[in-house]
Amino acid sequence: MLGVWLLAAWIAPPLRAEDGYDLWLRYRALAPEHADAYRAAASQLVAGDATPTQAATRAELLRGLEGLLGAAPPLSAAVTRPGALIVGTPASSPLIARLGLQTGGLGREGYLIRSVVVDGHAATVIAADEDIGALYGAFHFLRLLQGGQPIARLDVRERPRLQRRVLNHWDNLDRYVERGYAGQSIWDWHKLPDWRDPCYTDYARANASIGVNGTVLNNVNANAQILTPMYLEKVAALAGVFRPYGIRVYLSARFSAPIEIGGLATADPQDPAVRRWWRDKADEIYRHVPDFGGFLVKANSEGQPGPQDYGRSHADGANLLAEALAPHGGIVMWRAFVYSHEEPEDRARQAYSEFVPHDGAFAGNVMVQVKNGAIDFQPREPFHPLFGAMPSTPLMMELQITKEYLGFATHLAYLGPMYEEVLKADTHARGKGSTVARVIDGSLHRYALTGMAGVANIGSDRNWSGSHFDQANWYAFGRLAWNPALDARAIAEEWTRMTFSNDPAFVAPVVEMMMGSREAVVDYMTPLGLHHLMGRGHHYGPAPWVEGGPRADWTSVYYHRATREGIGFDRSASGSNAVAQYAPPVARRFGDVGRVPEEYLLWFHHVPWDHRMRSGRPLWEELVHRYARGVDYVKRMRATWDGLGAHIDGERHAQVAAFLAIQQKEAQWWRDASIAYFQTFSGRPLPAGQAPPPHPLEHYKALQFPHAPGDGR
Ligand code: GCW
Repeated sequence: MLGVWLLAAWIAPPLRAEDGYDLWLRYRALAPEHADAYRAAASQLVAGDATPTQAATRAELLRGLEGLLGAAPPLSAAVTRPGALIVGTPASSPLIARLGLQTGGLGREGYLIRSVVVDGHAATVIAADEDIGALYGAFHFLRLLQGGQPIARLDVRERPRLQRRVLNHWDNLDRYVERGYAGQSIWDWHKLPDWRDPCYTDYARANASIGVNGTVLNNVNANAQILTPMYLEKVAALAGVFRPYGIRVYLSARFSAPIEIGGLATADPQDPAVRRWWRDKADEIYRHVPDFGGFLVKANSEGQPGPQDYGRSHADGANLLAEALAPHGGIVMWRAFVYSHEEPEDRARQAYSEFVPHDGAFAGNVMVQVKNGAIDFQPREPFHPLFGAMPSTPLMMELQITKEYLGFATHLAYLGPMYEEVLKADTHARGKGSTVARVIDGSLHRYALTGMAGVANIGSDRNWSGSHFDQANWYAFGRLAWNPALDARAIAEEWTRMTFSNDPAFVAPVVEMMMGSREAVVDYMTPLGLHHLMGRGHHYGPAPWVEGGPRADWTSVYYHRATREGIGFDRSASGSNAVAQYAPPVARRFGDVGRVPEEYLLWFHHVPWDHRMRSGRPLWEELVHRYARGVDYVKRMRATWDGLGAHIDGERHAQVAAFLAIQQKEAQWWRDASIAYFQTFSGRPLPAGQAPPPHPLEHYKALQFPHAPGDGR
């Protein structure tokens, strides 16, 4: 028996070390039971290369099939045997034109994949109305193969539900990435436009494979230099690399650019010289980048300049830029992440207060970009009250892919369930079923523009995202931007199969681990609706004691409001009444301490330490229980992962294992520090079986991390 085992181990091919660079496009050889069937179904490739997008499509299929099946199929101009794979559009392929497939209604980016019979031979066709649709279809087909899915009777018809599926890079021109945990910016501005790093092409391939069709290259805390001729040439070089992959370039525009690089005395939107400057600037940009997507703007937020500096509104500011871009078909994505320096109002209320009065006042090529929640990408937030409240202004969703508040790059936290949670939340704006997904896909209010933005987690690290599992969050963002109705678990499974292995003994436990991982972070960092309790500035680690400083809403105590009596932010009618910004059925539920979902309890209510929870435990004990539950989950993830070493290459396995060890240490730290701190208010003992924090509170408070990555600067 042992001999057999040794022999098997000896002849089994070694799992080649992998560094994660290939993402989910690894195209490693499939097991024979899949490869043989697929080979028969891809016996020849009928695909043109008359345009750059067609060439990219063909190259991707050849590369993918060669990797997965051991050899690329021969190219052919006609179907001469069973099992041809035919790719193209009615315009590019006479064969596809002849098949008379119903490509109408697919839109520019849609595609169909169909099992057909051509000249008496079974074949598979990937057809679209435009080249880019065929590229998306090719990636879909490869995904089926990578996941070991059946392809004998295909009848796929897909088109994206959202128009603008955009990454937001918070990358500075000096290559520092704000809230970036994956090294430097991948944009090597200094060497552009002459050196186009091959990773730009791989970036485009990866994004096209998940349907991302836009990228904002620079930080929303913008430097006006990006709009100067020298940088526009560099931007044009990147746009040229991305164009065949259907990806348009956008830029973050600094509102005061007319002063900083235009030599004007003002940036007032009503000033004719300012309007002319932006029109000329837009014309200049489009000379460099004819398909430029438009501007993303952070204005009058966290110290950024904006129209309010001149007594004008957000609508005035957005419309100024919209007017300049309109002749070229560009759009403005105007961020709703605003909270003023002077405003004493509950920060959760401010975006709604500032934007709702302007509903309908924005130009037709403006979208307002709204974060999923009203505070700031916390591990859990209720959906932003703006969703559903601006029927006459297209709202786009902003999700954060980089894990600023969920453990940076080391913690394993799959964000699919978090994205799904907000998309499925019911705003009740037009009765039951008015989900956030239906707001942003335009079906609820008939928006003409639709979109979703994700703050990228991409950097110069070899594995792109700082950790192998963080690649899943980039992947999930793209898939949900394509179709916000997709299921987070199904996405996790797709990704796991493509990224690691099709072996069910690996896939099942890994997907299980991923699916609970975000909830675990909520538990060990901010359970029961607590929020914003992290270290000041860099946001690393627990710091519920943060107080003082320039503004109250940059502290932790502002948010948890713990006293000897109780804990939580009262946003009900007896407090800030932020609940009133939701539609009445939602407001009633969130505003009622007896009906609010427990995961939002302390977000909306200040409750006594002995408040009885659904578990029967008093609040204090429930809180302690949740912290421990989060730590336990991480321990279990480690044990699971440790048992999976035989399924994947040692290099990636070892890094994930090491990161899980970091996560366990830090989860424990969050639990210990939080309990030590909150116990000074609750004055209650720990429930039986709960170990006391190993250090006194002062120890945790004294910890300093001056060089933690990603800090805003
Ligand atoms: O999440 C906060 C971050 C800032 C960021 C800001 C924003 C780009 O801490 O670093 O600035 O939000 O979204 O504008």
